[in-house]
Amino acid sequence: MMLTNRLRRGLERGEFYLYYQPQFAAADRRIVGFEALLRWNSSDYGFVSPARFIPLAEQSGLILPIGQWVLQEACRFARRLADSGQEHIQVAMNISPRQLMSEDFVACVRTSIEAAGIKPGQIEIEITESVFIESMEDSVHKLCQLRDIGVNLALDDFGIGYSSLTYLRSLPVGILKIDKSFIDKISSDEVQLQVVGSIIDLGHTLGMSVVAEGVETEEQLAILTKAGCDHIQGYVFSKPLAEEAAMSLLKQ
Ligand code: G
Ligand code: G
Ligand code: MN
Ligand code: NA
Repeated sequence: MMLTNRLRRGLERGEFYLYYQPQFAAADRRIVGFEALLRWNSSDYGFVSPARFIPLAEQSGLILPIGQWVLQEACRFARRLADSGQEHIQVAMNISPRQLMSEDFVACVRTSIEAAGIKPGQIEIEITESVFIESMEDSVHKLCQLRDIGVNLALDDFGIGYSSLTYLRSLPVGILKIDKSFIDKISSDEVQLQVVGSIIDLGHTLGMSVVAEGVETEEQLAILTKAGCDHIQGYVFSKPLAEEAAMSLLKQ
C-alpha cells in the first residue's frame, strides 16, 4: 500500500499525536508558549518523521484533513492550559501553504477556537515565507482576518526563504522566528552573530517579537539574550514533549 494510503488510514485510526516544545522568555526563563509538532506512530512503519510524511501529505492533499486535526487538537490543549490557570501560555502550530490557501481556512480556525471555548489570543499560527510566493494577496488577506480576530501570527524559518524587507513590512505578522541554521554558528562565527543581531533589531523595528529556534547551548542562549532576542526555543531548555510532560513542566 502506498504511504499516502497509510497516512489516510493512520488519521482514521488515531495514529497521529502532537508533541509540545516549550518556548521561554530569554529575560527570565519563564515559559511563554509551546509549539505543537505533529508525530505519527504508524502501525505499519513505526515512528515516521514529519520531514518525511508532511511533504507527502502536502502533495496528496491529505494535509487538509491532517491540518484540521492538528488545529482542533492544539485548541484542545490550549483549553486544557486555560482550565489549569495558564491562559497566558500560547500554543503555536504549523500551517502548510496549501492549508492557508484553502477557501475555508479562516472559518475553520474560528470554528475550532469557538468549539474549544478558548480565546483567539491563546493560539499562534506559524506560516513560512513560501506562502507568499504562490498567492501574496490572498495570503495577506486571510492573515489580516486572523489577526483581526486576535490570533497571533508568526513567520517561521525566517532567513532561509525569500523575504524581501519591502514585503516583510507589509505582512500582518507579529512574531519572527529565526531559523535554526542562523543560530548554529553564533558562538563561533562573529559575522553570523552580527547577522542574527541585525535580524533581531529588524524585527523590533517592525514592531515584532523575535524567537530564536534550535538553541542548543547555554552559550548561544547567553549571546541571544544579550542581543535582545525575546523568546527562545530549543534543546537547551527542552525537546518537544508529550502532553502530560508539558503539563508537568508548567507545575515545576
Ligand atoms: O518536529 P520536527 O523537527 O520533526 O518537525 C519537522 C518539520 O515538520 C518542521 O519543519 C515542522 O515545521 C514540520 N511540522 C511539524 N508539525 C507540523 C504540522 O502539524 N503541520 C505542518 N504543516 N508541518 C509540521
Ligand atoms: O516548524 P519548524 O521547522 O521550525 O520545526 C522546528 C523543528 O526543530 C522541530 O522538528 C523540532 O523538533 C526541531 N528542534 C527544536 N529545537 C531544536 C534544537 O535545539 N536542535 C535541533 N537539532 N532541532 C530542534
Ligand atoms: Mn515551526
Ligand atoms: Na522553523
